[in-house]
Amino acid sequence: MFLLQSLTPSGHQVLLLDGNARAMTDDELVQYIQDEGIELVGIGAMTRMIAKAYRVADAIRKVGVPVVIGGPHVTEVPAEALGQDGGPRHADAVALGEADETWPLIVEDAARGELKPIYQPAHDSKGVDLKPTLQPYPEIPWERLDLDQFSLIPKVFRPFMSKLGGGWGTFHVVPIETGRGCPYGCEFCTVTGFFGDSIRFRTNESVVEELLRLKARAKRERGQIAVFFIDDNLAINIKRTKSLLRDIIAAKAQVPWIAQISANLLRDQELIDLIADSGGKWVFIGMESIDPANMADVNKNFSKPGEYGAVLQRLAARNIYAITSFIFGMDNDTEGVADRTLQEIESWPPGLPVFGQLTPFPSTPLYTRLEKAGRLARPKHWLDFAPFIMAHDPLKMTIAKARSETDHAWSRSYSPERNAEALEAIKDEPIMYRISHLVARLFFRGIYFPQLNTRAWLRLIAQNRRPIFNLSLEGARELFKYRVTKTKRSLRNVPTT
Ligand code: B12
Ligand code: SF4
Repeated sequence: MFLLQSLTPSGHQVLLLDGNARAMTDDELVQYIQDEGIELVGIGAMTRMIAKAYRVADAIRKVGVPVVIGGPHVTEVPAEALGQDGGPRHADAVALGEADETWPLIVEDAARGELKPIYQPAHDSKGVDLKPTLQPYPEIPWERLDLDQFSLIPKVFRPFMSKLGGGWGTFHVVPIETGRGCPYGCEFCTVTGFFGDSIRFRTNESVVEELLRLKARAKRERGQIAVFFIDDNLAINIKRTKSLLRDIIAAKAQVPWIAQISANLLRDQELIDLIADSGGKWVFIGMESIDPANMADVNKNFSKPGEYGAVLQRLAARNIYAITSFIFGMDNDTEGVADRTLQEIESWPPGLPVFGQLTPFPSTPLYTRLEKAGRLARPKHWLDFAPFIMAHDPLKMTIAKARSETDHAWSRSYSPERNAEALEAIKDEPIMYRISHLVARLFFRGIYFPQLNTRAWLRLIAQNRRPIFNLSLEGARELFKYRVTKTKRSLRNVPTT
């Protein structure tokens, strides 16, 4: 949405709301729209939240404000949002595919009251969308944007955290893309179909310039900023990635960053060194399964489970850790898959494991395969969204079993005992690193066990009081030692007559 905002023709104002960061009821949202005099609402949604998007859109359209929906889901099934499949209509217009060039037209058409139902990028003679080249890339005015709703520090902790110093009153993780597209074509993935298998990159200069502006803002506001490079596979072209990371280092544009990189691309030691030197802290790795047969089934056998441990060791040696993502309910999964996976994970340097279930998103090769085989239990699962309940029958276990395996994996991975073990495994690392690891663990637990209020947070803190207390004590001692050394040094430098 930051990108679309900066592509908006002049003369229009765009207000941004992130439904995850600033939750509102439908009534509150409608009231907000009316109070602000908003004349067009744009909604971006993935399949997972499309039912909510439709509900919200219905409420907004009821008060006469037109709605346009964009993003992967409506691109795959546009007739649904437009009510052309026999169901109710939820949107006045849909934006198909990458909307960099169509969004300005949508805004102008809406301003004239002439919104069309479908906006599609120009295409070539074979009907393939012409994709934005990303060169030049629009300037996102990070230095001026109001990022308040996007701070990751829960409101309840902000006053306390800001007193700690070091700019910890706010912490923004800012999404930046350096390129689009992934040619790998994993069976369950929307990306290859949506962004195409041709990869496009911004210039190094434009990425570096954006990082420098962000860094300057963080310095000015004495806040903490990290970047999430949202490319699907940041190292998809290793030569180009290395050149980008070298340019970031040369320009001193390092900020702490996170990115998604597949395990097969992390064999290269020089790449890992550049990741570390350019500020890389966490790498999200779609490991999916520890079973090579599963990997072959979903067309992802370029990623080798046998290599995962070594990849994580290599990263950990440079203080880079991994968010390791696993999928249960794959065709070769049997009862006990969670324990087998946990056993492997716990033999690796500690990271942040996340567990999902194989989900047939519309228009993916997986969806087509399961549909043909008559295995879709809920063909339109997104309309009756049920978190962590599979929409198709796995081959070697039941839907209920896949759920309980997932539940077990989350419960064990973020239990107070496992948190303590993970901290023990990195006890020789610097204190700041260990604190950030524990904080990340407490947050990641919330992906599966939502921590939505102060009470939930307090309960979690109580459960993990021992490591929290020990790390706080050690941190306070380090801070005291640092202050004493600093005072001694400045006394030594006092000029004498
Ligand atoms: C970043 C990201 C996240 C972040 C989001 C954080 C953030 N604040 O940005 C996090 C990590 C939270 C996340 C989580 C998930 N994600 Co995600 N994520 C992405 C990722 C990598 C980048 C999104 C992005 O910004 N792309 C760049 C922009 C430019 O592209 P875009 O968003 O598609 O927008 C363009 C068009 O779609 C269109 N458009 C989009 N919205 C709108 C709105 C309007 C009004 C208009 C006109 C146009 C328009 O215009 C834009 C410019 O061209 C994508 C993959 C990808 N490359 O897109 C996956 C992706 C979107 N995620 C996906 C999934 C499945 C998930 C999860 C469900 C994973 C899980 N199992 O838990 C969760 C769900 C989160 C939730 N809230 O429920 C799938 C969605 C598939 C689908 N059909 O829905 C994707 C496509 C990845 C994949 N491998 O298939 N995700
Ligand atoms: S490597 Fe990642 S982004 Fe590329 S197709 Fe596979 S899952 Fe999708």
